[in-house]
Amino acid sequence: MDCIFCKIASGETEASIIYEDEDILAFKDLNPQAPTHILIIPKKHIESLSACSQEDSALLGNIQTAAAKIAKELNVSEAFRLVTNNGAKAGQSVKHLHYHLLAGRRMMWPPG
Ligand code: DGP
Repeated sequence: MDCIFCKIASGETEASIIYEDEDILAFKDLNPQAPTHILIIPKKHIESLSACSQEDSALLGNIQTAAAKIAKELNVSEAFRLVTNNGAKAGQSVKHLHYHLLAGRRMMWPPG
């Protein structure tokens, strides 16, 4: 499988890693859309949130608590956005579940 985020998770491709545990990896986005822009991924390949099942519930919860921890470590706890683009029409370009942690500028609502 030719998945760029699997390659980052395995260490085959370099990334600026911010956080890692047994199941989760977080690294800087290559094309940042905010002063802080981190991607948080499960190490195991899951195509998108739609591809998750009940057995992924703990992993999904752990991603959120990891996001809060990362935000705290990066001193952006007060205001950040955590978002996943699910499907090409929603802006998903990499087919490996990932959450964008964005902070450091005013966020617009609704997102485009
Ligand atoms: P999305 O459009 O939601 O699928 O977001 C994919 C993000 O992944 C996009 O913001 C750019 C980032 N990205 C793509 N390829 C790489 C890469 O090789 N390294 C890193 N660090 N980020 C990448």
